Amino acid sequence: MSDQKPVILTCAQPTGGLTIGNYLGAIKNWATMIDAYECYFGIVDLHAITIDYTPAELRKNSLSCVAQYIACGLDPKKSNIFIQSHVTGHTELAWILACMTPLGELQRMTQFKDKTKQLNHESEDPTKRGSINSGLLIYPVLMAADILLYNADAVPVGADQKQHLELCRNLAQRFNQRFSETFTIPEPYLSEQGKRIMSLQDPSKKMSKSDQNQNATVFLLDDPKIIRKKIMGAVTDSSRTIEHSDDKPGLTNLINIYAAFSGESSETIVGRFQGKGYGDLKSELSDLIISKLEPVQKRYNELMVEPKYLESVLKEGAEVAQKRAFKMLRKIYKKSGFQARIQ
Ligand code: ATP
Ligand code: LTN
Repeated sequence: MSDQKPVILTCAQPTGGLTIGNYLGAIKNWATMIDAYECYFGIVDLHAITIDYTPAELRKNSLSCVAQYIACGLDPKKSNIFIQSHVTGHTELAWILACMTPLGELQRMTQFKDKTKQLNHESEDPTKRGSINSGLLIYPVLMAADILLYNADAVPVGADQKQHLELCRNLAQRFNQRFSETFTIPEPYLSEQGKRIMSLQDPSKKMSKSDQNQNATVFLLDDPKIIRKKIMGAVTDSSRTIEHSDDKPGLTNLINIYAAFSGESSETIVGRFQGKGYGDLKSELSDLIISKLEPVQKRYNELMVEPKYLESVLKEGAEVAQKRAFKMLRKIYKKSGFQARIQ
């Protein structure tokens, strides 16, 4: 891989199966960037423990996430796929950055406020309500460390991560000003189509893999029958005309999903469904999603019976990532005043 290519880094959390929100807002676009960039695709297991989890699930989800990445078109020969905890440096840099982050900046983060609210009000287990850990608050600092440790030029993410990326840019600028020019200021890279896929049950909320309501989310590995059931049951309004408008958030979300999967504009889709009903749109959308996910699911199943291959991908990915991270971390420690370690 040439050193001349700009670097992109991006990640997903192994908090459950990946969703069509992750695919359309993120992974599908990452796959198109593989030839033009030096790519680092992380599976951020240290982020995943900021919400309730079991060790067995985390272990299973992490390996399954690798297989889903590859099945979605992330070629490990052309990119570095790694697990965050396999690379030393993420949490070390996060600590340095945390000591430069005012508490108020973290308390203002939308994702923190949303997740806190969700944990307080929606947890099925009443004993878990109110149990917000401090990792959840510091989560965006760890994300900034993920990015800055690789000195990434660009970070392709869904719209929900814009605010976190802004914090990362501020921290990089703060560090550069306080010490000296160290970090590239990373640019967000948001794809237009699919950047914000909403919940099928509450279109005011983003589709999320950790949503308590399974009907709200289509997972990449869902069975075709389940996909159809979830799309047909998606919440829409009671009118009949197919339009893309703010007054019809449920329907608009379905049109956006259709557009992102088919590559067509929302106008074309709306035009084609004139005179037809919501049921027709939902039915065709189900067919489209099922047909697009079929090859992903087939490849995923092939990969999951080859754990040795998946482990070799992770080993190689971590080696390359670690090399870059170490170099950067040494520079960061030096600039911020730490005594160099005697070799
Ligand atoms: P969780 O539900 O556990 O909070 P998540 O699915 O929101 O997880 P990640 O797995 O970390 O979060 O997200 C990986 C990538 O997918 C990020 O770039 C994120 O912006 C993008 N993404 C997540 N949900 C959506 C969505 N509904 N629409 C568009 N992009 C999304
Ligand atoms: N916070 C992100 C996941 C994430 C990430 C990153 C994304 C962690 N570290 C670095 C891009 C770059 C999320 O919740 N989707």
